Amino acid sequence: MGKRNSKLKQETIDRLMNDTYFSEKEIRQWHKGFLKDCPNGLLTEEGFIKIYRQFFPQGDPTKFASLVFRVFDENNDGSIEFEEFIRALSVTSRGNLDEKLHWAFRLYDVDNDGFITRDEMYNIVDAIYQMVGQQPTAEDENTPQKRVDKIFDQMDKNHDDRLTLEEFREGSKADPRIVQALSLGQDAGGGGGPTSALQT
Ligand SMILES: [Ca+2]
Ligand SMILES: [Ca+2]
Ligand SMILES: [Ca+2]
Repeated sequence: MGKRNSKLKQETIDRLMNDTYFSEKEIRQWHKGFLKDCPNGLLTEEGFIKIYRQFFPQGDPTKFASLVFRVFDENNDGSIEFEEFIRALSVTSRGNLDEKLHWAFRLYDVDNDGFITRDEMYNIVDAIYQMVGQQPTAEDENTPQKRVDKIFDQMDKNHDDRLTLEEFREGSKADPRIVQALSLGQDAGGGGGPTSALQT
């Protein structure tokens, strides 16, 4: 299986150039870096978490990395292959706002049913707190709970206690701080985000 993945076919490159914002040269470079860390061409969840650990040594990024892993692993087979990796990287680093928001929506919608519930949003925010190693106290003005409730109420236009992609999109555009919070740990394009560890 490793052999199949170790050489990048021209048709794969062509497809990726079509599907992503990367040039052929960049795709080849990323592929080199990817193979260096994952010689068999597959990035496991464990390996993915390890990368995050290098970037967040002060916290515990396990939960967040697992959630992000889920979104990278499009075909849901338990590992990230190069094509999945590069497509996710393209959206998170060079995608336009709509593409980034759609990607973030998939991250938040953990059970993948097309809606973000309050619990799902708590889940992500909690994972981010764990990752950066902050321990909010209950008396804190800005507990994750309070922040989530505020964001959620703002976005949930029809008050049915769940967010559609449309509500999520509109709400995020109305409040750029949300987008900033979302991009936490996702800045792979030269900003030194976790995935750039794989760059050659
Ligand atoms: Ca996969
Ligand atoms: Ca959901
Ligand atoms: Ca709603």
